[in-house]
Amino acid sequence: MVFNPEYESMDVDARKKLQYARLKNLVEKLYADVAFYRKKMDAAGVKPGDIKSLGDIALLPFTTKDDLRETYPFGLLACPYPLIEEIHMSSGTTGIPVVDAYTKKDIEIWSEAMARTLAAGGCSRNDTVQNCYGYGLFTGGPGAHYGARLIGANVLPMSSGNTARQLMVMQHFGSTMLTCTPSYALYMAEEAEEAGIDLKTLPISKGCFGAEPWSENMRKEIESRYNMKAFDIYGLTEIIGPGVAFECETQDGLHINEDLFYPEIIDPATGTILPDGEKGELVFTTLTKEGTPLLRYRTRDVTFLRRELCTCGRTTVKMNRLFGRTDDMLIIRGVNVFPSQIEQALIEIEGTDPHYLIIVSRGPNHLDEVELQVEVKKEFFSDETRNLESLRTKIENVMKSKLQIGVKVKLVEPKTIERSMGKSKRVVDNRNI
Ligand code: DLL
Repeated sequence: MVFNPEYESMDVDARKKLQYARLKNLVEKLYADVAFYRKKMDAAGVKPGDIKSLGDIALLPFTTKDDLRETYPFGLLACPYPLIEEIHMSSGTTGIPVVDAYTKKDIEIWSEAMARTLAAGGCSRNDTVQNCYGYGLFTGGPGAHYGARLIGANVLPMSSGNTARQLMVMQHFGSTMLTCTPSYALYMAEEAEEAGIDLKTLPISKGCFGAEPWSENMRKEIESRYNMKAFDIYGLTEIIGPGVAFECETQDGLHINEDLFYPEIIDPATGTILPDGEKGELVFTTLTKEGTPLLRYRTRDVTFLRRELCTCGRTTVKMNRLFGRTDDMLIIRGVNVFPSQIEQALIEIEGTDPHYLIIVSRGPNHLDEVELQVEVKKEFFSDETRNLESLRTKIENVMKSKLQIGVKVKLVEPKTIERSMGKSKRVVDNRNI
């Protein structure tokens, strides 16, 4: 269902006009009210009056994670502090705390963005949403909560963890929709299997999963274990939390709420804007936020944009599922490798589970060495050693041809790799570089 056709299915040119009007307004406000932006714009030699079209956004300076660190916690506030009604924070993957301070209007924008997200996954007022994203400073729990409330659905504010209780509630309250990280969805499915609960017979029929990278393989696994449709949702604390982009029923690319968050793709090395279809770093400008609006914020997430007619009726631009981040891209023996590429390669190999760990170390000869631990399906592990050995060789060969680097594969028994209730950790980098 399209939650807000007026904006989501808007005429593309009309949306561009709206984006420009909002951008102009934002730039004027930031220049007048936030010393940080005024200084940056002055240094770049650009004044609000220079922004005469949407394309002129290219004249404006970027905002980076370092800028957020230097102005932490409230240096980027664009409104008087008493107007702030809620604050969220994420430690981010690099450990730098990132703050988002919301006014009343910001919470309304967030609720709207998340209502669109959940509705695209099939949520209506008849649904019972079991929300197992963490509640607290993390944006996942509250974001999904606000969206479900705006739709008028019934929300179970579970937060993550206490899996036995999650499963009990799922059975007793007849939850119809699940919201959590994809790795926690799989973890719950494994625990359910252990407890003899057949999730396929429960009314839970759809879920919105995000906050960490996941693959088609994981989607298939979640969909078959729960007998549900699983949708990818994307967002980040700096921009608003979840609600930035989401999959629709086609499950083919994520629609960006671009009337609220203006996307660009840039070459991370030069900062040049790249054309649609080209892979690069995703940059967002928040067009309507009041508390901590951001101008051309470099997300470090890598993807490309797709403008195409979608059968769902939305006219918003889509971003491809993320390829990874510029900062968790591993450089192994000079080759750029994203953990998602390894996962993608594993998909094609029968017998493996979507649980893996990449351990990078520096060998005695100062060369990088990669050990890839892969969980093997139960049936396989009880099999003859010969079959296991041939599976191991097969994975090594596939990795070599896909990644152009040699990887030592270690097959491990089901459930040996640590499970996570929130974001999972896929890489251990033991190199001291
Ligand atoms: O993870 C917000 C969120 C909560 C999104 C719930 C979706 C669902 P942060 O903790 O600030 O915010 O982390 C943001 O997580 O820059 C991406 O690198 C990664 N990420 C988020 N969603 C996805 C996704 C929340 N669907 C960072 N696929 C982002 C891959 C994702 N990576």
